[in-house]
Amino acid sequence: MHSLTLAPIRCLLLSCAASLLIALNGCGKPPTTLERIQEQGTLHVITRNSPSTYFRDRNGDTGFEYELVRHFAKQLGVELKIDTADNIDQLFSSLGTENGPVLAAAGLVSSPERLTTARFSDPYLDVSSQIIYHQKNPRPKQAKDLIGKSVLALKGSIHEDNLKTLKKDYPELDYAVSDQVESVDLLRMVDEQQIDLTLVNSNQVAMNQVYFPNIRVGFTLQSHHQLSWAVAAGDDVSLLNEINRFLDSAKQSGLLQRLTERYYGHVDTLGYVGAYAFARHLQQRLPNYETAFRDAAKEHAVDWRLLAAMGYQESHWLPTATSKTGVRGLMMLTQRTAQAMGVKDRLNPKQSIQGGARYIALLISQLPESIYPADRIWFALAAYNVGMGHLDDARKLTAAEGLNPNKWLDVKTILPRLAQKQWYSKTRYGYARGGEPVHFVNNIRRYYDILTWVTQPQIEGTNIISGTTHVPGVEPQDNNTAPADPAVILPK
Ligand code: BLG
Repeated sequence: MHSLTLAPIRCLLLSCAASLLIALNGCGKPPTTLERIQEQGTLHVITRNSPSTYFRDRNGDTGFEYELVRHFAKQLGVELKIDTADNIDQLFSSLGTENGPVLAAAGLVSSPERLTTARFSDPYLDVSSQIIYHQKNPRPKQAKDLIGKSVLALKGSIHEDNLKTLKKDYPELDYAVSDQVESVDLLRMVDEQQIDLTLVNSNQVAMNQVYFPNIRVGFTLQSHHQLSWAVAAGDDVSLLNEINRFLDSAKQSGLLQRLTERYYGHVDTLGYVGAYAFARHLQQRLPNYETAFRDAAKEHAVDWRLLAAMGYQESHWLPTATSKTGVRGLMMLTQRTAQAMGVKDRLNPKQSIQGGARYIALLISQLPESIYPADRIWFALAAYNVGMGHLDDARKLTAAEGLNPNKWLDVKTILPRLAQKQWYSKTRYGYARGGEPVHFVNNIRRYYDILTWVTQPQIEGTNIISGTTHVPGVEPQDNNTAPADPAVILPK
């Protein structure tokens, strides 16, 4: 009896002495991590600044991990605060520190060693660990082919663990690790033959194959591991449980699939041959026209990378390109459009780029106001390819179908109907190869995405098109070989 009546009084006294926070959360019970996040209104996340995690693009912050945590923060109804760690060790050691990040989202793989400091969520992406070599060298096919080669991997990564394990079976194997580089730098070093081999995750290869024409996958060292998020180790699983619920819903809703396709789907869209070709053309052809794209873009207030993406789709940046229908030049202007845009010589790349820029800017300005702002550019591109009249027909058919004529996702499903008599017979402008603009826009979006991050100085010291990579701090793991100079400036 006593205890029953006295308990609330004791509790009240205790809670008076305790902080307001504790009082708010019931008798003597400190808030859980999840409650603290909700109270503070902020989800504090640590990640890495890299193309496969978090970087800046034309719209601001982006990246696979960034997008995923952004959705998570939104679901929690809190603000997102992002920190970046210089290396993987720093990332783990900052987890759970006072006022520090509560969640690490950086393409992480669980390992027994890491489990001493962190807890891992359910997986969100299956990847494999791949050996990358230069296409001019013989393809390594098995572990013993690594012997005698300069091998460099990311310090603190799962790949370092793999190499450590491998060295037990093959003591002659030499490798080095560095915490001063990102996977993208390692791939570049193979591409430029600074090192013979590296190990990176398959998702990073998928993302970067379009920038490095010479990299190839030798073999898969560890066929299957899974990426997950990490939280601080301890008994408080409130955040972890919430994360797992979120990841499950992201799988169900298709969000994870969409992000995977957007960031790692380049090779699936372009095919391997297309990806190698794009990477080659990026290095060999684009530099010849970059200034012309930038100048025309400035003049017509459009993004130069969009113009460059259009130019790649139209002609693979070849000024003499000619289509079966007699459309010509780097930006593939019809004779009529060229004339209207004041282009005298369609085969002159500068003139062609100027004409294309003027035309796309004109189309953007002619689109009805009702079209969603984020979609305007895709509509304008479709008009560039199929003409405004046919696009207008497709929008009318879209509306007649009960779909939204101002939304690109809806209109693109209807455009192919312009090639079918039952549909085009009902339109004003009649037959058109309506599938072509859909394909055209899809490809340009892909090239635009690629060009956008390629031209960002998103990793300090790295600019894939025109910069150099500074790779300091390579730590040799063996006295015999140091695969890369500790402070080399890679030539371009
Ligand atoms: C476009 C014109 C539009 C024109 C449409 O054709 O060309 N765009 C340019 O010249 C930049 O102006 O619209 S219209 O003026 O309202 O009629 C429709 O006629 C060009 C397209 C055609 C396409 N490439 C730019 O995307 C092309 O060459 N298709 C043929 C492909 S193939 O060789 O037959 O496979």
